[in-house]
Amino acid sequence: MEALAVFGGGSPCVSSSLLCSPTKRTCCSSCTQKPILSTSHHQNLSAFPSKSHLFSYVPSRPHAKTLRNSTKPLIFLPHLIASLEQVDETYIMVKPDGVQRGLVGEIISRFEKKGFKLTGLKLFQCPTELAEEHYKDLKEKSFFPKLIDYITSGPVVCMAWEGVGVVASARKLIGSTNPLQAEPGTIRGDLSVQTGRNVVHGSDSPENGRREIGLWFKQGEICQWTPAQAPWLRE
Ligand code: DAT
Ligand code: MG
Repeated sequence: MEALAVFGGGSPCVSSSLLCSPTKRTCCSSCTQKPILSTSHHQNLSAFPSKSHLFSYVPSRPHAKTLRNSTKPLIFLPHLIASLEQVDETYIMVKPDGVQRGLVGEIISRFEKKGFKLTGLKLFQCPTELAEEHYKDLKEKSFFPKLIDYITSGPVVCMAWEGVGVVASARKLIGSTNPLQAEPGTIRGDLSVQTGRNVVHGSDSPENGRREIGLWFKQGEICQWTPAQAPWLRE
């Protein structure tokens, strides 16, 4: 069963399969995934009364007479969706500024209170090579050296969290990359003021969640357990 959730946070990142047309019967020629919007289950979710929020309309060009009477083209907004049924895992990290400022408990509690499951937790001094591997996609950015210095400047708190929709939801809880653009109520929006000191990291896709947990945790450091509150969180 598939359903929909809203992505948030800084730079939305989704798997290429989500970029495929929702109107196609199959996701794309190179994958076998079922069409994301072809299921009807989410129509019954009151939080998602219609799919319209997942599309934007492109206004017809006034001079293109031939197009005027045709249906307005829809642009699918793939960064707005995530599976509500698949259990994902995400890597969350309190960065050195969060640890130094005594925000560890506050940040952990945001995810705990939301109802996600903590499966890994440790205080850790990150070596340079690991920081570089973690942020390898940003290697060409001018701020990369400063970013590596910052992440290795003191202990971080590494966390693995599990849950349905946890990757997308954690990005929403964390807020935009630039804390001044992050909404009040988000971790960055409430607790920080500068991109270079934005207190927390969260994986930007389920694939990266798995990759990052594999990078930061050794075998045996992830704990599988059933929270007592599980039946009170999901029917
Ligand atoms: P996010 O952490 O929201 O996923 P990102 O992956 O684009 O953002 O960047 C990783 C981190 O790099 C980000 O948390 C802070 C730092 N960073 C990003 N853009 C920056 C910039 N323009 N100047 C300085 N640091 C930046
Ligand atoms: Mg990122």
